[in-house]
Amino acid sequence: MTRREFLALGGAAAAHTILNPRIGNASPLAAAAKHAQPDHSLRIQPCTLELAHDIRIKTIGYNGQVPGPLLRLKEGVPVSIEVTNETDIPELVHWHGLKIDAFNDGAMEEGSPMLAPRGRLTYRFTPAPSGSRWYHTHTSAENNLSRATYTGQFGFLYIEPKHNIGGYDQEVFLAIHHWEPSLMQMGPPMNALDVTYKYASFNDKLLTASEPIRVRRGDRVLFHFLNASATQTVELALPGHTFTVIAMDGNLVPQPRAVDSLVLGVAERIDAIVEMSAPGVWILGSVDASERAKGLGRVIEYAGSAGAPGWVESRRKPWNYLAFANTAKAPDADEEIPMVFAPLPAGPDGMQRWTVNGKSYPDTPLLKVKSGKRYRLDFVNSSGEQHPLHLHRHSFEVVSIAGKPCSGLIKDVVNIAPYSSMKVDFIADNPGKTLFHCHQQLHMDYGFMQLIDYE
Ligand SMILES: [Cu+2]
Repeated sequence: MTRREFLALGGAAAAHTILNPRIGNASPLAAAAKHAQPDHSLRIQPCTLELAHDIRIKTIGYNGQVPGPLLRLKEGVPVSIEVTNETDIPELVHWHGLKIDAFNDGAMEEGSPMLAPRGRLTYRFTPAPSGSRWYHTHTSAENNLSRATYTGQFGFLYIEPKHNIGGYDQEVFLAIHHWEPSLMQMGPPMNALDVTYKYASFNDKLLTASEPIRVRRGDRVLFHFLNASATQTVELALPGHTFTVIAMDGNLVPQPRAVDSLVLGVAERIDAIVEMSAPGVWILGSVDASERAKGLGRVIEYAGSAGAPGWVESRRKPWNYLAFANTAKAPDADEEIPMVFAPLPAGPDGMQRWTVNGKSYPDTPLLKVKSGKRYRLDFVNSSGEQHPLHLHRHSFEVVSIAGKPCSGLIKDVVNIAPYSSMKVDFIADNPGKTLFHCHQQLHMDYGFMQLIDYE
């Protein structure tokens, strides 16, 4: 069943899923668990977001807030999270970047149950690995831009590391999102529709409406950035300061390094320390002036400083994961799987479809893997767009970028540049159906997905 067919079936099919004994209270253990208080509760519900004093938008969020509540979980300690769907459409929650079973993962292609409208479901899993994970809806939107990741259905899920990730004076969680999407006609060669936005924010506020982050000279501030945009890559800077990148997608990087700007593809996370060493009032924000004008920024205000926040253009090095990886070659893989990504011309509806090795989901063949083996995904992007490539329930190691070998950098999303190549390895160590897809909502909705399963 495709996502479209599922949505067409709507509530009846979803209600059936909820009553399926696989999920319900078939065992006495499950019946007892039903009455136990969940560790956390999320309600998927419509809410009105005040992006600024005079800018209110209607969206869907968790527990009436955007981002949803910060879930701080402990590595290796089982957790139960009850989710209630208070909307009129089938929903589900994906726990992004976790080594989790397919049932609880929250991807219907893997067989995770949908939550019917007004339905309720308790997800149970043991959080791992540690670091900055997140949770979000995993539905499709197609050309309905009031759905899926265009909404406020996202939140931080932080799995407390057993190790100390470095001293800091202040911890700040900032999720990037774009709001009020609309379809816009692109020019040649593709002549397809693309999404554009009116606003962009950190968390729930535009730059002009947010409270400053107040710091003192000498403070070390740990920023947890998450790109929760449906479709947009962002680049961030803080004039006069550098970011020391310590983790990507929640995993410690082998080569922590100070950089002038950070690039985050859709669904990527970066944990970075900023040493506050340049007193003043500054904008931490997008390097793109039009994005700052849409609201993507936050004021950093030093104690004793006042006035309008400053922005200074600076020269930046091109972003490259290689800077944070080891130069040594990774171990050989047991098998290489070539994957070529390309678009098809726009259809009569103006929407472009995407292919993996010439096929669009659900026609992409099922990839079979064997437990314990190391697989190398050999990506070739034959399109003029970047793609944030995500593998569910597994982490991967980046082993080559545009022909240059590397190792040690562990991620769950890699943003591949236009007309470029990259190789990533994963160990098949978490049996069950596993979804691979582009995290750009328009691309995943229009065919950019492939399912992996264990033999
Ligand atoms: Cu894509």
